[in-house]
Amino acid sequence: MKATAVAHANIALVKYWGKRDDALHLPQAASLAVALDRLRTETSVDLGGAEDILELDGKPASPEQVQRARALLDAAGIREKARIVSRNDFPTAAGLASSASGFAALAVAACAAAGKKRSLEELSALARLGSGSAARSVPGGWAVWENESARQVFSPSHWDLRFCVAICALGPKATGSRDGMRATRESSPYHAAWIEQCRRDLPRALHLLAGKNLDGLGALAESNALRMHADALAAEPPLLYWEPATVGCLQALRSLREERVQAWATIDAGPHVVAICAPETAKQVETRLRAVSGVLDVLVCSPAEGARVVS
Ligand code: 2P0
Repeated sequence: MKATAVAHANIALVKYWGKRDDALHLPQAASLAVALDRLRTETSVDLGGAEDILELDGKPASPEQVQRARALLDAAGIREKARIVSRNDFPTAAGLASSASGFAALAVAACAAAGKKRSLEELSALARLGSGSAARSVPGGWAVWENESARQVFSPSHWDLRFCVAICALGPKATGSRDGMRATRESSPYHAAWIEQCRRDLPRALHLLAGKNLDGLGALAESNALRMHADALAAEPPLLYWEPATVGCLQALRSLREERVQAWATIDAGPHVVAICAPETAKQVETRLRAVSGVLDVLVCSPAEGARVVS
């Protein structure tokens, strides 16, 4: 009645920002993301205790977090109480998203602990009930998510790219993704245009990914991310996720491109900048990002596989 699973966080190049169903976490538009090896969560589930217990990075979780985990177990048909211990290998204090890897690892570990055989598709749909983006961490590699579950469209080995994650602030962000995307959908006058843009971006991104066109895919990802932030900035009240270091990183990458070092930015609902580049230039990109005022650390990541049972 015990199992441990590992999953990786993912970074979207065509972003998910807006739900068509708030309760079921179904997106308004399809997204494309890649799992990142150094953003790893390990979760063990032990069934059969007296009450649900959830420990995150050595500390007891909030009642709301316990409730979210329980909802996932209920959806999996697991009635037994669970002791869940989850550990992130990356600095969550910096506000790096851990819900995607966390819920993906939880779905896989819980079903394994309960002896429930589930397809990858079913596990992805289950993880989605915890957090939308978690659907993409289950198949791993390059994954597209549109409806109930996400599917891998290219394996992690399809293309040896690097993703340099520049940590631009400490502490959790002011508005979480769930509230932020709802507020944006309800109040941004640009939201319909943003969703239309994502629908245009996805087929182009898949074509550029298939052809391993770094210039094309990098430019598309950067403009998709900036448009998501333009949409969020247009919400009422406005959602500004950036810090000065965020802008510093965008400018540093632009300077690098002027020097013919190809690197592009993407930014989630937070201040951190993820630079997309080739392995040969990753050291140079990392060094340049570290020199930006306010950047606390840079984690250089590669594409990773999906969620799996480890014991
Ligand atoms: C993404 N984000 O595509 C986008 C870009 C943040 C910015 O998916 O409410 O934590 O749990 O479905 O999955 C973060 O949103 O939101 C996210 P819920 P989630 O990666």
